[in-house]
Amino acid sequence: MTGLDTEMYFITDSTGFEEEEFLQRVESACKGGVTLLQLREKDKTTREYISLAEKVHSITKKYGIPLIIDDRTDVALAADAEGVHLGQSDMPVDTARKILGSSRIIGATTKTVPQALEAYNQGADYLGVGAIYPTTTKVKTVITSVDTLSAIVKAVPIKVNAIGGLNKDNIHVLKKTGIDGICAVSAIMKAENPETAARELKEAFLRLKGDSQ
Ligand code: TZP
Ligand code: MG
Repeated sequence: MTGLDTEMYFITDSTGFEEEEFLQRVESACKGGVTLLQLREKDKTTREYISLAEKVHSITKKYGIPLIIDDRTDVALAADAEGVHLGQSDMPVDTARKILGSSRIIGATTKTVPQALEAYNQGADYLGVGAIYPTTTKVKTVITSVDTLSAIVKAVPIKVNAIGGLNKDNIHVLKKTGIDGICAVSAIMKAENPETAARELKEAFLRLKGDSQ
């Protein structure tokens, strides 16, 4: 996968929103300059997940933003999404690669260098590493140190994003790690204005990247 831009990776969470408001927030974030968007649903039936994915996809396509589906390779294919994101207990990356072929995006959550190398060797296009800070988003995770994040960036030639509790005021700890982008759920999803939040977070990351060079 060439040309993948993970700089501002928005991961959605529809919990607590009516569908219409959720979709409006997704579109607002897209306007703010999101470069990659993941639909992350944990409580939906397969049918509901596909239906929402199709609706979100019709928005992301207007902005040229690739849509990634969390956990579910079948839902990604059903909605003709651009890719899937896999955790350590989801389908292995090499199995998903066989199903999806070479042109779809596969991302993986990794918390250690061995996990990162395994995901890379199995064909992952990018890695999500964290949680860097405690998070209010529903997830089973542990804190990953900034040192481990830096070691993962050095160990693999694919894109590496930080995740977990990140916002425009706390990403300075990621300076010099060499990450390719940041992932955020609540900083955008729960913001008064998702467009402004996405724009400001992206700008903060781009400044950080500039400062690290
Ligand atoms: N994986 C590690 S932390 C996390 C995931 C899915 C949640 C990140 O959400 P937030 O709201 O940006 O902390
Ligand atoms: Mg998962």
